[in-house]
Amino acid sequence: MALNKEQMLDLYRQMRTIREFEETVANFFSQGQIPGFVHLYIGEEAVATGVCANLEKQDYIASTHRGHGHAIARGASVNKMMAEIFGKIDGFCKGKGGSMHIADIELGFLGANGIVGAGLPLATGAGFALKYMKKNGVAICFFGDAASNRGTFHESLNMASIQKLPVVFVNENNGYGISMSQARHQNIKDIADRASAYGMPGVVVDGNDVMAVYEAAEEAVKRARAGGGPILIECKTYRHHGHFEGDPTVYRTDEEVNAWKAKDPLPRFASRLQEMKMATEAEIKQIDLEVKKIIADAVEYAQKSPVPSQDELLTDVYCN
Ligand SMILES: Cc1ncc(C[n+]2csc(CCOP(=O)(O)OP(=O)(O)O)c2C)c(N)n1
Ligand SMILES: [Mg+2]
Repeated sequence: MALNKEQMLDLYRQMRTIREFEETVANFFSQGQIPGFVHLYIGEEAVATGVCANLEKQDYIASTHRGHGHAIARGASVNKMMAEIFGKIDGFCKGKGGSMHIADIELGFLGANGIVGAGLPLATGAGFALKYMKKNGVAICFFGDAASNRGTFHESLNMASIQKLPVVFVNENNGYGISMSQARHQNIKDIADRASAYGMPGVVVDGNDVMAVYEAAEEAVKRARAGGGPILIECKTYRHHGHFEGDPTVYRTDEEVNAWKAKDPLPRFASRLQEMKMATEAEIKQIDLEVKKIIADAVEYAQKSPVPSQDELLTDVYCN
């Protein structure tokens, strides 16, 4: 279905919000104001944005260690996210979980995940529950290229396929698992080829083109919702920053990084909006300004929020 102007501008706003959030986190992390590890989504914004624009309230998504973009695209509060990342009491986990534990069950956001490939069975389980309870929903699983080497990937695709579950497997192929290039960790070019081993369709899309992602996800989500079963969408993309903030990135060349930055999903979509006469440069700048304010407010919210008190030390902690 062709998107109208408002929907197109929403895609841009969503990508800009993720970019501004991530650049802000990078900035505060470099100043030593953020504890723990952060893995940023800069460069990959079109994937989460294009996919999540197709979702409805009853749908679920399972995320990864690089999960801020997925959470924002699903509508999670940037205030609560920022507070969590700053380690503050008003965060999603009262500041005790950090970047890789952000979850919002109300939004069907099953959580970021520090365990590579662990979102795959979670999404498959959510797909099973949706089908069993006849909820007409879909479950989305975002996962990386390296995650596609895990057993959980193969088991989940097999299970989802044989049970005809409403699951859309969204592979974010950014070409690396930490410092190891895809060419060094698997003997195939297209991860989408693996779908055929499980009897489901596999498609490759330009993951830096938000419209291409949107359209592929639209078809996949419709098909899954109508009982057509799972599908694997491979989105070719790239992370501009290192694996984590502080990564010296000695394993890749400046030429490679610059070639991908030339395909940056944000300026690319901004130009396309102008070519299509969907937006003027002034309208785009206005969105950028509005987003800057939203993220600046999120930082203020996070900075004002207290750190958890000592009484919180043993609450929400589970062991047996
Ligand atoms: C089960 C497991 N093995 C190893 C790790 C360490 N680890 C963290 S991120 C990562 C690479 C993930 O690469 P990919 O799936 O391509 O996602 P990307 O970081 O590129 O988004 C690894 C191996 C882990 N967290 N969990
Ligand atoms: Mg990767």
